[in-house]
Amino acid sequence: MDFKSYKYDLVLLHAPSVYDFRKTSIMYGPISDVVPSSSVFEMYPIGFATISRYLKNKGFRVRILNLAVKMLLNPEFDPEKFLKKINARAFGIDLHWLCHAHGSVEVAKLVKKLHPDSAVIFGGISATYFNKELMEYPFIDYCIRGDSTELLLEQLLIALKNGTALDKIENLCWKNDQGEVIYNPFTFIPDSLDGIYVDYKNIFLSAIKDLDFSGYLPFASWVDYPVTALVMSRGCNYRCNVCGGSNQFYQNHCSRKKTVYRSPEDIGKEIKILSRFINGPLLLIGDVFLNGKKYSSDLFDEFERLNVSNQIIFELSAPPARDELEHMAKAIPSFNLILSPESHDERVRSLFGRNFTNKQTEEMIETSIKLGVGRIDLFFMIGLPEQTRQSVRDTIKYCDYILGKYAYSKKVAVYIAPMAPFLDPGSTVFEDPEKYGYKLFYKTLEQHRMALLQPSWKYILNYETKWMTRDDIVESSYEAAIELNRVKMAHGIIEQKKAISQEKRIIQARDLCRYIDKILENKNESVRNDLLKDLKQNMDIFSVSTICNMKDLEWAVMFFGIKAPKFVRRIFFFFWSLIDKMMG
Ligand code: B12
Repeated sequence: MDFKSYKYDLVLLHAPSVYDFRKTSIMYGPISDVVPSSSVFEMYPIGFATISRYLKNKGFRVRILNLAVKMLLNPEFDPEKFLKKINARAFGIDLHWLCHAHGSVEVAKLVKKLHPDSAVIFGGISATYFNKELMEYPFIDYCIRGDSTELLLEQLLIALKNGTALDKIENLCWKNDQGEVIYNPFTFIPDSLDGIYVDYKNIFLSAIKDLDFSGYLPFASWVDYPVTALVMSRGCNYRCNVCGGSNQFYQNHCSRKKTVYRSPEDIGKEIKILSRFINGPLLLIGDVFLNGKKYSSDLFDEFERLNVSNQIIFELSAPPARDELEHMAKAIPSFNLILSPESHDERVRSLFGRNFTNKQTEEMIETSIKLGVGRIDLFFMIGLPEQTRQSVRDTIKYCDYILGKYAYSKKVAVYIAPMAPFLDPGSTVFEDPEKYGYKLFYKTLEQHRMALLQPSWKYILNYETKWMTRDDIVESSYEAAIELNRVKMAHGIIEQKKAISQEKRIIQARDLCRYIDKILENKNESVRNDLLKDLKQNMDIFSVSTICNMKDLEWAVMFFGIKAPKFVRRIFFFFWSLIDKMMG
């Protein structure tokens, strides 16, 4: 039995990508330009919210602590001082995205130093993939594998409290008294997501109770742009070769044979609560059309019944049939679509793992415009099989064609970004790079941890291809960004003044990368380090919104995001920041 009293049973910690990003000089480049977070990747997994809600319902005291946001928003915030005051039986740290390889492990080391009696638990899909390496660290006690850990965490917390045996907790990696790592069978793969909810009201109340607003924020700019994710499924039906969340990944590394979906009624319940106090866009995680017609149809009926006014964003793996789009449009007044053709070249797209045609894409765009879509975002990628620099240029020409064709609607947006910082671990190509024309620079967790400390994103990239070297990928990314920016200006999507300043920014970012290359040629290490240190400020400036302006990606937040005018939110946020500073 454990007699020590703890304030929390579990504190869920989200680390920055690189622990001391505030001190290190790294030109992260455009690695996070097409997601709402910064290059610190401060967004915590949605699983933090489902875990917290599940455990709180069972009577556990759980706190979410987004260390990355706190460090980002307050330059004086001292993580060590802050963590020292947190009294918890267990600290759960996510290594969901591999880009947290450095930060998550460093935070674990720090937590163990400050709280040697508390348990340090890892989880997330990258932790699942790298579980063996993680368990070698003396400061990591447990790793829970798999994409569904709510119940397993409950069992572990009970065992920690009562000092009972751990050998029956499925998917758990732990250390026995001799320090040997025991890998319990990886057999818990639930085929239902019943009971998996995000309770945003509770998160908000917890922030007040813990007097910690920033620690609960999903990402730094959420107050201004409260886009909110909603879990619809876990797993994926698609077999995209470079994706570490593909069907093969879930089968081979998460033991999941079948994608699991939440019931439309459960999703409806969550949306109902959410839409009461958030007006921002809601992003559904998973493709609504992959679970058969009945599922999408039931979900749309649920939306219609609820009469939700929020913008709903659907991410599609392929263009859906016309009648499916019609049902979506009828049920949801503000529906938005995201589709990733990845390349204009259908062969490159099919080597990536998606087999739809440009004709189908264009038919989808036309139908959706007629049906009143809010916006259609098309995403293209650099770093694909058989893709050359010329092929990337041709993709931009295709973007030009698409924007011209649908200019009348003002509904279509196009983006291009490099596959960065990493080719996903566990993806088909990562497992057998040569077969697919790829070369991997880093394979292990430790190699990726060290890669994240490299001075520019060129050296952080863990791959190059037979068709594009790392240099090509970097140069091609900036070249494509310049061209696409011009195309958008020509179509009146970006006004001239903004486009000119954006182009200047892209060129400065590219030149900075080239200058870093030059610095690295210097044989003298201390001269090299000094020169890089001097670039810190510029590196930070040119690691955000270079390849595209992140603001352009935001779906318009109707009038105000959280149901309070912007100035009220700002005042609220200001006072919270003061409280945060006092507490930190
Ligand atoms: C939705 C999604 C997003 C959303 C994130 C929403 C959110 N807050 O979670 C958005 C669009 C913002 C996003 C962004 C990115 N993503 Co993403 N994303 C996905 C997607 C499509 C689904 C993920 C999912 O199903 N989650 C649900 C389940 C699996 O996770 P969960 O509920 O959050 O957590 C459960 C478990 O993972 C575990 N767990 C998680 N954390 C912890 C912690 C502890 C202590 C424990 C015990 C358990 C645990 O338990 C949870 C609950 O049971 C996957 C592809 C796929 N099909 O998997 C890619 C995927 C996860 N993303 C990926 C990547 C690379 C990124 C980016 C780095 C891309 C980029 N360069 O910008 C960014 C990172 C953003 C950041 N952190 O700031 C890769 C990750 C590969 C890897 N191993 O690193 C994936 C696999 C595929 C891909 N290439 O897109 N992503």
